[in-house]
Amino acid sequence: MIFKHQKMIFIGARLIYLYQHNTAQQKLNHKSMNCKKLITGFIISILLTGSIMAQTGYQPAEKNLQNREWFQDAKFGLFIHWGLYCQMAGGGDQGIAEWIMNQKKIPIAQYEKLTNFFNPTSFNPAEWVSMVKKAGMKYITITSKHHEGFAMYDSKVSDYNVVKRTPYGKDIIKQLKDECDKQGIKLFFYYSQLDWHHPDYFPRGNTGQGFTGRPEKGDWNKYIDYMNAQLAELLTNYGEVGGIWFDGMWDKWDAPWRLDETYSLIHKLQPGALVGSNHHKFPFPGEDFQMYERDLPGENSMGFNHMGAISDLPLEMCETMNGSWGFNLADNNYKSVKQLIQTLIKSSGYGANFLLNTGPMPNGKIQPENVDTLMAMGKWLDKYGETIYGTRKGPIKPTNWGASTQKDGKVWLHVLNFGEENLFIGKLPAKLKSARFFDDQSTLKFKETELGIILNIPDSKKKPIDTIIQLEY
Ligand code: JFZ
Repeated sequence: MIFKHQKMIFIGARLIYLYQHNTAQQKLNHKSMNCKKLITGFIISILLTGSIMAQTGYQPAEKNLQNREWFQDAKFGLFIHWGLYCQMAGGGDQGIAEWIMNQKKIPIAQYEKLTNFFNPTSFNPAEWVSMVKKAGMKYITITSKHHEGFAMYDSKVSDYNVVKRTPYGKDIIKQLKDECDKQGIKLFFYYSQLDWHHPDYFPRGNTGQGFTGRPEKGDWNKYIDYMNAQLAELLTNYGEVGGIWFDGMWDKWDAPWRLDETYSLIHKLQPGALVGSNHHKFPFPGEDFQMYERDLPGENSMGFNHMGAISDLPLEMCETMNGSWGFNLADNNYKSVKQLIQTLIKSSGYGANFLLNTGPMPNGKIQPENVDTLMAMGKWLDKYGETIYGTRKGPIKPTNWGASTQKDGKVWLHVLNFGEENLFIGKLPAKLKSARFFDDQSTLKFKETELGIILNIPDSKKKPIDTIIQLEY
């Protein structure tokens, strides 16, 4: 199965970092004190920056700091994985459909034929962006180039792009950006540092080996020049962007990525743009947010977010709606609306954004199942968004029964799972004055004990997704 293969590759990449992993895990097991976390982060960044210098001495611009606040307020975004791979639709496997070139070992010469059929005539950016707004999302992160190496925009440095090589012939990124500007949605670009198509991505990494038909030679520095040139295009030809979402360094940890140059270039061209990277490590200097793939910060349930150490940067967690990022025809294993809303709430409880993914179909439409889910989430947010948007993590850490958020002196408990009528929530930073149900503002009974507070939540007040309680102290 595709997913299994992918996991094995990552395991390989991970072994190289076992030392850092262990250091982080040990420290994490006793993450009682914030300062300990800081020290961990510091040590780890020193360990890592031994080989990866990133942007040393980076001082974020004022605009960048403002955007970080905006980002943390935004809370909810749409991740879009769209590329040539959507036409293969996962090939009938329950796997990660955007990896099909690597999984089925399709040589470049054959894979490139997909450009001849890419013609998403039903792509309607106004429809996409309206859907995003109705879903209550504040930004979009779209793949400008995934591992397959194909650019979804008009790149001058490579004709392996949607404008030059497909019957469709129009710049997807440009159309989407114009519409985002119109409707007040920020656009981020995912960019894969890993490339299965470029000949100069050599020596090869853990993936894209053996089958692509590229000559067994190449000039790595030329590849980095090319990548930086593509990034410069993205940052100069499309107006102000939200930021760059990197992915793929894990394919080749030992490579001279010249991150310093890349990050400096981005921050020079657009000081406000937020840089993040899906390297699953503690953030490197020059990065503006920290991300978690399919995981809540620090939980490491996927087994690959081993650098669970949480930085002081804004956080983001991304997740799929079924099991795939790219459009997968066979995968009907959709997460429920309840599950996804609860994940959004839990992310908020960690102070993290939730970036929820969809893989558009070859015709340019979003899968109807995904649209339905997003509309239902938007409905919930219409009612309860006040307790999510603009909040920061609350006084009670997310736990089995729920999470907490706060804003402007207001504190909300989100009760997601119930045991008994009486819910023990632990200690609060100050003496509790009142507790009310958000829905009808009726008060609830509570008891203050030595160990903390017990709330009394009658069955009649319990909601199926989230019972919100406003605390005053
Ligand atoms: C990466 C991509 O490979 C995938 O196609 C998708 O774009 C996702 C958002 O990001 O997936 C990863 C990257 C790194 C690890 C695991 C999955 N890792 O380091 O274990």
